[in-house]
Amino acid sequence: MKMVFRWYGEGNDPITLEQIRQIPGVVGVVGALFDVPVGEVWPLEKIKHLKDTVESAGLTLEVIESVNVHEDIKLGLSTRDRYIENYRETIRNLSKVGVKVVCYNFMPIFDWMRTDLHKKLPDGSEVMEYDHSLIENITPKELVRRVKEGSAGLVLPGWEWDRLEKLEQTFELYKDVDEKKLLDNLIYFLKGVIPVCEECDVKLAIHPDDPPWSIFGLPRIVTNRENIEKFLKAVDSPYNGLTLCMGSLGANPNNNIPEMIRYFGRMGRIHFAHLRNLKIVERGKFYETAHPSFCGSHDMFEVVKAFHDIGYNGYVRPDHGRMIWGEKGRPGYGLYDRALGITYLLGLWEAIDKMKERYC
Ligand code: DNO
Repeated sequence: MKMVFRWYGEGNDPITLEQIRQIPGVVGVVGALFDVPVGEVWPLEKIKHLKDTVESAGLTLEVIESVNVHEDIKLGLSTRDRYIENYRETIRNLSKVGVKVVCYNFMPIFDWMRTDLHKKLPDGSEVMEYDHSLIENITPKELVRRVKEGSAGLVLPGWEWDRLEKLEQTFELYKDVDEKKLLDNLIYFLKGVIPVCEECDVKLAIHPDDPPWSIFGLPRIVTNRENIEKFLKAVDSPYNGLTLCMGSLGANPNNNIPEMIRYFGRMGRIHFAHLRNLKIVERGKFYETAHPSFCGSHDMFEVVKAFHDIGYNGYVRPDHGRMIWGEKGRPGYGLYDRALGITYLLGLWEAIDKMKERYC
């Protein structure tokens, strides 16, 4: 596996490329252009600039997270073709600088969702929590207000405040979109972009819905093995793949993560992985934890072993970490705990590798 680290760009991330380079085993960053409005073409010049910045620090830029999908595509509006054409152009531009994988999601209105960005654990560290019972008792607008307040002035991925200002109108448009319609719209989008991905050798890797269930009555379809398989098969190309985000899928105890890794991995459809642990308190309520198995509800050894068993050679990044040692920054995206996570994940990988090689 190739270990990479999410970076929000110069002036937009308190963490520097020099710091990232010193984490043992990290070969590259996962980047994006955060100042291009959703739906517009990513200009080649800006992508090149990002690539040069990253490379001059001794790191690679082969994974993009995310090129977000315009809401009109998810809604299936008549304007979608223009945005799909723009998406195709962005893929062409990304391929010109050697990008290999593009992560995206197909969640209506909201991207990932948490109800508390600063939950304190008994050891003094801070983590993010999700509690579905809270979602049921507040309005989407109130939720956005709380997330914005907890974001410490930093833009959170997928939470563009301008876009979220128009919440009520967008909710209105989703009244006619159920899961079946959303799936059709995803397949329509894939049929438009996958041929360009094939031409350019750029793999698309959809991010699962986080959490993997409906929120505020909005449909969500990237939630379990059965649903994921539908659109992977509908557009049956190795370029139509998955970001195996275990924190997202793993919030539902019915999802068996090692089994999903083996299943989609053997189909050759996992192009990117987000590894992290979480503690399921009860159905619909969980908080994020440090990576080791004993800290959360998931057995990380089994997860890494599943990747090893399928001979995974794709990209992996540690996902949301805790805020520790007094660090201030973007919730989930501090330096220290993600670096600890990497060392742990690479340790598991080395142990599995050598055990197999020497003793099996
Ligand atoms: C949250 C992230 C997501 C992810 C997108 C991918 O921290 O995991 O925002 O980047 O859903 O499109």
